[in-house]
Amino acid sequence: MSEKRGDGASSQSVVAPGAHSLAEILSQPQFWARCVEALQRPGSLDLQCQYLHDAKEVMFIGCGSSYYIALAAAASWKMITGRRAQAIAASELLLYPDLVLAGSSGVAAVAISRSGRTSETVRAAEFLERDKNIRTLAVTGTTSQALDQVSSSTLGLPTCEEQSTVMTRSFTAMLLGLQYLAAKLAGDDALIAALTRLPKLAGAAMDALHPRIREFVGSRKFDDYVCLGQGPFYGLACETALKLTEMSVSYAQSFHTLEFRHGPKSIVGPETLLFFLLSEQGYDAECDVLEEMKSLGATTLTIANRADERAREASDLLIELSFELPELARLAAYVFAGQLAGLYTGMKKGLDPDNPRNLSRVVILDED
Ligand code: F1P
Repeated sequence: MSEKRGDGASSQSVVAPGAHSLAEILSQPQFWARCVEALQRPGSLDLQCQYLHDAKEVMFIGCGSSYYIALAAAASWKMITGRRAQAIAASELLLYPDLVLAGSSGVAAVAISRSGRTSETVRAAEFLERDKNIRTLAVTGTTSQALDQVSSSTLGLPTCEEQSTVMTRSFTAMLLGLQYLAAKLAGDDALIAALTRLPKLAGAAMDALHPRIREFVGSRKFDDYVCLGQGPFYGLACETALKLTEMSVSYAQSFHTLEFRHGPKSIVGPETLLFFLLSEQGYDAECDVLEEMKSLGATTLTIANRADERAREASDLLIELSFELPELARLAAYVFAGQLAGLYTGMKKGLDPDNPRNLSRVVILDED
């Protein structure tokens, strides 16, 4: 999507708005394959497992998209290992340490940051390691940054090399890496095999859904967005809302699906696009909400692994992944639709999703 400048400038090429974001979104399946290959190397997770093996509870920490990775990773961790886990915005630990750590014992931490430089996350890791003697694993999309230096160990993922300001393949790769680590710790070889098969299945799904999202977004106009998910899908619903906000300067909210009934549904109308990230475990209850919102006049975009006639009837656009994989192994692919919808909505509004308004790639606070 790059083009030569009209002024005849020699080799300088101008990248079209959103070109980096689009390339990085579409490259996720291939990048995941590289991540899985790195994680499969003998001994690649021994040190990380050593730090987490005896932890009675794991605290996942991050900011922005990385906090939403923490939400999805903590839910995955509990379901895979059966151990306690919680997701914490780094600022909460810094401002309310006693609230966050109350009653905790045998804690290990995982600090998540694409840049490895976000001030709140680095400070949170430093606080845990030095003041609380809590071992911290750094999960980053880069190498040799401040977060790696303050943490006891680092999850050795390939660097994500994202040019765009917003996180896309770094988001799903770090989530995948943490799911893989949980499966390794739990000795869940079936899940490891499923995560190994995911990239190829996700590549086919991306090819199928990409043109459908582009056409759907291109042919409609929405005033605002709501993104809904339960359990491990809630963090992905939050990320979907953030992608719409960051890439298209749109107003987007996220809720637990059934929570939407308890007041926020007053917003429902055809000009509000509702994203339903339908789970398998909560499918029937979530589908009830989908049908109810459709009856109230909502426009609906549904992502499911498999959908029945109820969901089909109530969805203006239905994305079915149809992966023959356990539910948790499908998680990362559920953000494809929101990433692409944010990108194409931003481009339709004449914006450049690669350089979102008011945003920087990393939030560094003054004292750093
Ligand atoms: C976290 C973050 C991103 C956000 C923006 C600013 O970065 O808040 O989630 O989209 O890019 O930084 P990091 O700690 O993961 O590097």
